[in-house]
Amino acid sequence: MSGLDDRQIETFYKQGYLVVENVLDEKLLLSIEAEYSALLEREAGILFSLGKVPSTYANLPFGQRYTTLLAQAPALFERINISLPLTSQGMPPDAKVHTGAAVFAMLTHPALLDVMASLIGQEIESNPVQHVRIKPPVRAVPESLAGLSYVGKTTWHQDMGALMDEANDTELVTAWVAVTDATPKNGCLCVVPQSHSSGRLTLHCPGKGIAAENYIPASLLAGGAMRQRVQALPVRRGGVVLLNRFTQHCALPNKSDDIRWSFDLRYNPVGQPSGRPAFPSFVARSRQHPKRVTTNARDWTAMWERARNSILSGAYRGPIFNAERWRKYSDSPVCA
Ligand SMILES: O=C(O)CCC(=O)C(=O)O
Repeated sequence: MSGLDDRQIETFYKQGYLVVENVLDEKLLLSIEAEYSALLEREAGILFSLGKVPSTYANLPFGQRYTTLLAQAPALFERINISLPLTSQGMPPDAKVHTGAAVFAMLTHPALLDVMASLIGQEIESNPVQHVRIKPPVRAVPESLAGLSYVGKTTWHQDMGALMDEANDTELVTAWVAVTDATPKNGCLCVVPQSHSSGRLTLHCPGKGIAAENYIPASLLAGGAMRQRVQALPVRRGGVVLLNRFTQHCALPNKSDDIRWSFDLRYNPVGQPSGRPAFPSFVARSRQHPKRVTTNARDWTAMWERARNSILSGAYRGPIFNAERWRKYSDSPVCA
C-alpha cells in the first residue's frame, strides 16, 4: 500500500478516525513479538534474582507468562514501555524505556509513514507520546492496576488532554497499531464519531488515584449524546486505527482469555511542539532535510538515554507531565 486514498482521507477528516487494515506486515510483527519475548525473558530473570517472583515461568507462552509475572510484580508494565514513566514526583532511578530495533522499525515503517504523509505531509516527526499496552484478561488484572490504561480499560479522553499547553496547535495524529486482533470482547478502541469537530474540551477530570489517567466525564461526552453514537473499532493484527487529536475515545476492558496487545504511536509535522518536552521527538521522514532523519535504533536509544539522564541528574528542570492541568476540576460536580 502507499498511503491513503481520497475516500479514506475524507473519512478521516469527516469522522475524526479511520481504520486501516494490513498496514504492518507479518515479518515486522513477528520481529516485535520476538523482541518482546527476549525482553520478558530478561525482566523475568531480574525479578527472580530480586526475589520478587518465585519462578521465571519460562515454560509459559508469552501472554500467560506476562500475565502471571505482572500479577506478582506490577511495576513490570512500566519496564516494557516505549516511553519513560509519566511522573510528577520525580523519575524513579531505575526507570527504563524499551527502544528495541523492531519497535524502531515499526515507528519508521514506510507503509505507516505513507499513511501519515497522506494526513500531515512528508515532513514527519515521531512524537514521544507513545506506549505499548499489553492487556491481560481483566479477571487476571490485580486490583491495584485495574485503573491503569496500560493494563485495564481506558477511560474516555481526547489525546490532546494528555499534552502540555505548548502543543495546543500541534497537528497530532495518533496511530494505534494492533499486534493482536482487537475486538469488542478483548478491548478494542471505541470512538464518538465526529466528536473531533467540537475541538478541544476545556475540561478533563483528573484521574482518580493516578493523575495522568485523566478522563472525560460521561455527562460531557460529545454533548451527552454518547449512547447512540459510540462506535467500536475492531481491527485485525497489523491494522492501524488513526485518530484526530480531538476525537473522544476509550478502550473496552479485555474480557477474553488472552492478552490484547497494541502500540499507540503519534506523529506531527516536523518542528511542532510535542507536548512532552522532556522526552525526545525525532524526524522520521523528511523530503526537505533528509539528513535530519533518524535512521537507526541506536541513535534513537541514545536520545532516550540522554533524556533519562538529564531528568535524573536534574539538568532538565521543566515538568514531565502537567498533573495540575486538570486537578483544578477535582471538586467539580461533573467529576464526582
Ligand atoms: O489502547 C488503549 O487502551 C488506549 C489507547 C488510547 O486511548 C490512545 O492511544 O490514546
